[in-house]
Amino acid sequence: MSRLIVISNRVSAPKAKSAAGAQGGLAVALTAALRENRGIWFGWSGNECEKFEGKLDMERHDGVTTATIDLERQDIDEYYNGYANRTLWPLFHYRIDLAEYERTFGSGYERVNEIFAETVAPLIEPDDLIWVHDYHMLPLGKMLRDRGVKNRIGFFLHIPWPPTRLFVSLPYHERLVRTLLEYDVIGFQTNEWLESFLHYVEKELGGTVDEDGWIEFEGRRCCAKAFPIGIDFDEFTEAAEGETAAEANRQLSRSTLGKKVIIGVDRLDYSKGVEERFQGYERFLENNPEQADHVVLLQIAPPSRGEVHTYQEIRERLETLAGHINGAHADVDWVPIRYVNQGYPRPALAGFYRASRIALITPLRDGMNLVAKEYVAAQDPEDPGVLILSRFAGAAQQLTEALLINPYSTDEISEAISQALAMPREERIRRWEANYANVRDEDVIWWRKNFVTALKGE
Ligand code: ADQ
Repeated sequence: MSRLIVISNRVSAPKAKSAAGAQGGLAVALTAALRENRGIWFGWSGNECEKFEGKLDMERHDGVTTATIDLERQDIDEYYNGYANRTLWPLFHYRIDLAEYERTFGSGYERVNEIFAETVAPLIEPDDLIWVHDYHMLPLGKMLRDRGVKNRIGFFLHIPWPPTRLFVSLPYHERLVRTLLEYDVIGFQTNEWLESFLHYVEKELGGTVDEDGWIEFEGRRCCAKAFPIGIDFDEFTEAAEGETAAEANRQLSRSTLGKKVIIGVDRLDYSKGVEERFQGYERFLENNPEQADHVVLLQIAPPSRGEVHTYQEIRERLETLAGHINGAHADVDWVPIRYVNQGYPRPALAGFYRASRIALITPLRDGMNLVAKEYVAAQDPEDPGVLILSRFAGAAQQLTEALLINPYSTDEISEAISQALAMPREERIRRWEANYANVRDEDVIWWRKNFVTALKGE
């Protein structure tokens, strides 16, 4: 059986099954695949070193080998904080107004990808399958090919692919996509991002694409397809049934004194539409004063990417906005928004989800959004809550029985909250059952198997 080599920016060391709840869904799924295939997970350790001299840290945890390297300060600034998070992330989320095109970012990105390629190439054996993840590593496949790696190599993009007319604002866009075409399989979260990519390949590069997603370009063939990612359903539902979840559920229900909880859970990021969400919620409070003190919005949003200035700004703006809404609407015994700047382990999140009548998940653009799927998985089948979901989240393609809204419209958010609060139990159950079947059947294991099957060329 061939080994699997997973390559991603960060590596999450596997934990024992009993501690799996502490790991991300992706980590859990990849760990299972790596364990089955005697695999190696390679990437950046997240640590900084004075001078990188090729040192590779190999460790074996619970049946999986991790191989990590440290990066120099300049590499972290230019590759990770720079090109990945200040150029590609905003551009791929359609925010060309925030995208920064600095020459040093681009060269740092290429340099670090060369370092990754140089360090991982000697670990690769002839039959290994190689699976590269996300926007940090777009050119890695080509750099491995340059080093003579002939294995099958796949790439999966966790975030959207932007429309051609936005993507062409990226200097050297053509060079970047040419490197992608060196992979055997290129995976996207949804058909929408896939179509944008294929449109670019045909219109800008003159490649040909057949109806099964096979691309032909300059004598090479590769396959591009949508593989929507799911959650680790079994692990998550098990966590949702556990004592931590029950305690979190009780804690939230007790402290909200019978009010209907509306929950938002996000990494603090401008793509998640939290500001627009707050404004939509305020519109609801203004339009429905008689209902106002029957609800409370719990927004959980731990800061992310603190070294990038835009993220400090959004944090400040949100704090100001939450303060303004609370100041304008609060009463002595009620505050409309509880804004919490910290992360919680997933079992606790599962309890909060179950205690919430509504999830308000309103990204302006999101590759998938697994929080939406986690909310569905955590509900009480007898009395499920209502998912209000942005139509611009990848998850909207699968969770079609959510209340789908335009996150830019405060009125639509406000009306969806009213509709969700008034929704009869039968309708809540009917909508939830359809969404639940999708979350259960198209879980992360399903996703991983589909991708690996395509990668094997089967
Ligand atoms: P993210 O942008 O990080 O991921 P998302 O898919 O919503 O977004 O969340 C990933 C995980 O982080 C979930 O398991 C969730 O529980 C956890 N998480 C998010 N906010 C949290 C919080 N406040 N506290 C604790 N945990 C939190 C990127 C892409 C997504 C894509 C994923 C996976 O941006 O579009 O769905 O990768 O491919």
